[in-house]
Amino acid sequence: MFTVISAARVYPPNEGTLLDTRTVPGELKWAASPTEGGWEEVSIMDEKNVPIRTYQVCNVMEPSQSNWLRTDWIPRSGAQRIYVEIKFTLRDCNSLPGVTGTCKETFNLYYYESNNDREHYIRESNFLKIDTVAADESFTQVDIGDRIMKLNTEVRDVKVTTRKGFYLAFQDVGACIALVSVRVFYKTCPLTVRNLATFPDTNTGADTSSLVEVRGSCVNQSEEREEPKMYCGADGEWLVPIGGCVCNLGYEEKSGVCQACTVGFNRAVSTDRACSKCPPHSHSEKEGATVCDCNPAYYRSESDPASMPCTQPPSAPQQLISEVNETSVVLEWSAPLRLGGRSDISYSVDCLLCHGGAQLCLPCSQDVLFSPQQSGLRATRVCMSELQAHTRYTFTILARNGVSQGHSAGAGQSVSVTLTTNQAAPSPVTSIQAGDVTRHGVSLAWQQPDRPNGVILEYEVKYYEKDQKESSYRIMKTASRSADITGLSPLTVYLFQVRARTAAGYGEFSGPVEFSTNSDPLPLIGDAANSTLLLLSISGGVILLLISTAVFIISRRRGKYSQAKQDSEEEKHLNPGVRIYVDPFTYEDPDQAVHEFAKEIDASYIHIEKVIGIGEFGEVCSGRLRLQGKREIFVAIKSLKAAYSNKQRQDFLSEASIMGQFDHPNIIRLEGVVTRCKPVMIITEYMENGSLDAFLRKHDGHFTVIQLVGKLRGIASGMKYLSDMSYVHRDLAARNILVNSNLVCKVSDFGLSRVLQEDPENAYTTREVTGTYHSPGGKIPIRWTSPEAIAYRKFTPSSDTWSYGVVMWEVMSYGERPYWDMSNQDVIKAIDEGYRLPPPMDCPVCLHQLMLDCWQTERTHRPSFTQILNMLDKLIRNPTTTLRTGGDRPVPSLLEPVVGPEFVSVWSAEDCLQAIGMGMYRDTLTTAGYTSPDSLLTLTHQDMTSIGIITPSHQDQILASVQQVLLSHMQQIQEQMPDSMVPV
Ligand code: ACK
Repeated sequence: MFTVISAARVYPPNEGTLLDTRTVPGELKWAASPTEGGWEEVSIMDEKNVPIRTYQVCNVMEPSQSNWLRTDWIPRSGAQRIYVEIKFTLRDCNSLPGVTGTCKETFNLYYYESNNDREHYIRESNFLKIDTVAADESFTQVDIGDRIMKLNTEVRDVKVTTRKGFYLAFQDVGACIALVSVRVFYKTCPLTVRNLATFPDTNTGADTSSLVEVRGSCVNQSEEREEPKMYCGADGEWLVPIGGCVCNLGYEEKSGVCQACTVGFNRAVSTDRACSKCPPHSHSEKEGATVCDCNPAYYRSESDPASMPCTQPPSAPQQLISEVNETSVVLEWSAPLRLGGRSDISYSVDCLLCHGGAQLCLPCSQDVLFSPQQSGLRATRVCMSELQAHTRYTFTILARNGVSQGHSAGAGQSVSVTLTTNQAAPSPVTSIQAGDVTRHGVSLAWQQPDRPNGVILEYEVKYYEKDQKESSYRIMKTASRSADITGLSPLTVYLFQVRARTAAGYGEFSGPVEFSTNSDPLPLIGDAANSTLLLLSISGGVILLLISTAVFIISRRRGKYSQAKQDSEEEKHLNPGVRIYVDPFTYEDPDQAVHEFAKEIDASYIHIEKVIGIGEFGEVCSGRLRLQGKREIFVAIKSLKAAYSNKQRQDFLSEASIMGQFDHPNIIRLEGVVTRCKPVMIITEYMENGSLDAFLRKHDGHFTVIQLVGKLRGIASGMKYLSDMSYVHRDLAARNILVNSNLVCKVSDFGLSRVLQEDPENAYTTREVTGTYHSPGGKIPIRWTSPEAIAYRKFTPSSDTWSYGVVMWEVMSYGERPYWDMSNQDVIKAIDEGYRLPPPMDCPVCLHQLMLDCWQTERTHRPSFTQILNMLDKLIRNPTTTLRTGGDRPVPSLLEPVVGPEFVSVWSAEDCLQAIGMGMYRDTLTTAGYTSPDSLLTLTHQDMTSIGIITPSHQDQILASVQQVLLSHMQQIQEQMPDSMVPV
């Protein structure tokens, strides 16, 4: 009857078809009621000549039609809402000629839910109506026979949730219809992948507004980041994706799937979206690498991100430099050459204490303090303190970084230095206890200091009454660790402090401990006895008072310097830690002293460059010294000549033993000695400008007074240090002061003191060699030596003060020879007679006065070096008022008498000749009638030649100097006279 032209069926992706009449092969055979005269199944061909099944009814002429057509059971297959798409044609009643009111243009659609797929009969009233379906405005044109018909498509939907399936029914109520096709479908949200989670094909919900929540599952090689969820909307669209998954490490997302990283790439952290190339010094050999392995000899620390290049442990620190300061050591070094590609370098220090060379080394004790710390050092400097004195240590600086653990080859990353600490004063004495306490005494005992730092030579107990000032203390010395203190007042609280002394000097006093003496016993005899006692004590008191007054007066008379000197000695005495010089010849084996105070230097570290002079024991050279781990320095090298006796060797090295005990900017510094191979050498710092006397002569007149005073100050400072250490130099002279490139003056030449001391019985000889007197035991530099040292060998700090006065004179006169060419004998005589060197040209009065003070005959009246230093400091601070020169005074006299007017009265031609160093012509001139000073003024060259004074230089000297001496002498007399007596 109809020919339907239909397009090929293509279902939308989000629809699940439950029935499509066009795809059913063969007949439909739906149940129709009435079975005859109602709905009729008709096969027609579609446009592709494929037969399709249709149902038609057209009872428009008959009234009261109710023709039912029921489908077979349709399983709902999980669908909750089904859609029925009906394609039909419907004749409009107007187009049918002759039909009356019976013709209809709609039909009804019903459904019935059931689990039974083969219901034979369903009562019509059991069907539920879905809708009345009418022809629509929109339609497609269909050829039906020779006419074109409109093909309607109507879709209705209904919820089906109660049974497994359902039946549909079409009720015709008198229309002319052809059901061309019926398709029943449900909607789904199709399988999809969002955020790396797969969401399955999901049936939409039962209601048109319902959203079905669906949980996604992560795609292969991915894991949940946040629970993946999505909603399936009623129209089959996915809505609102939430959460999602991320690719596993080693994989990256590409087109919604996780793909393995290729070889040479990795993905190590989930925050990286994509695989990345292996960082430098690493590789991956398989696909899907989560991390790139480090190449051989490269490492990664636990905290290193995988994206970081692989790195290496650092190489060893460089240029390790050590500085020993008593029992502290400072090490400094430079960063390693190779940091291994990291910036987290740190250093640690290993400390070994070595006995017997470096053979037996043990880890250092816990007492050693490391500052700032022992390990984890960021800076390239560390200080170790609380080390043992005179002990050999090996320190190893280890460089490490984040990959050193387990990979460090140890030696490759470290650098070591072995050194010996210096001597140091002992630590304070602890736990002082009182044993016997009596009325007048206390027995004390104490422990040895924790760190004696050497052999304890003695202990010193200081005690004083608690109520009195500390300055009124008393001292007791003892070699043992106990002392019986007697002579205390009864029932009095005393404070006691103890300190120890080693070769390195005194340690600090312990904190004071207090003990009280017992009370006096009650008087046993009567009042008479009592009053006798009282009398005795009063008279005793008076005697004591008298004695103290006498002592006071005497001590006041000792002169202005002696009190202050005493004070300073006291000060020194009490100053804890003041080191006392140790005479190396008190050692049984002098070699031991050398090695105690001087460092043995490997000769291969020394590079001799040139000879700079001849010393007493051999050549003096300059050169360079490069100690392991230290900067190269310029040095002076004194060598011991090849053929030497044992004694010469000891004498030579004694200088090093002495010098090695000093550490002061104005004392020449000892670098070390070479004793284990020949030649034996003493290495000191190099002083570029050589000795002071020659230096001044070379630069005559080049310095200001203040600059000269600056030099003197340096020398005084060095001498104060020496005298504080109780060292007496005995040969202080400008030739023994060395000057460095910064013009710093340093005291040197420590060879003489011992020589004289060792042989105190030496006869005084007058054999003169280069300005010094030789005795079999040594030489005495007459012009620089105090009278008491020349006469009695009384060498003290005060005799050094005398020499210092001469050095002052040498400095202020730019290296002039003291007493010019007077013979030593004449010098001794002139000094003895009270003459002193005059002020050098342009020498400020106060400086000359200081020289004169240094040349006081009474040694206790001479200033101490502390006082000299203070005075020079005052001068330097206040130069305008203090550094006045003689001004209008005549040219300085050759020699000035420093004694009173009584000396003036004995002034004669003879004195004058002595003063100018021409005493040898005394007899010649006296015999020729030149007996008064005035007569000397008349002398001519001719006169002198005629009486036998033929040496031209002597003639010149006499002519040049006599006048000056006498003029100066006159002036002096005037100055000493009361004003009224000065001739106008
Ligand atoms: O006056 P000079 O140049 O300085 O000549 C003598 C020479 O050696 C013999 O002693 C010089 N001399 C000694 N010690 C040193 C030193 N540490 N630095 C420089 N020169 C020195 C001295």
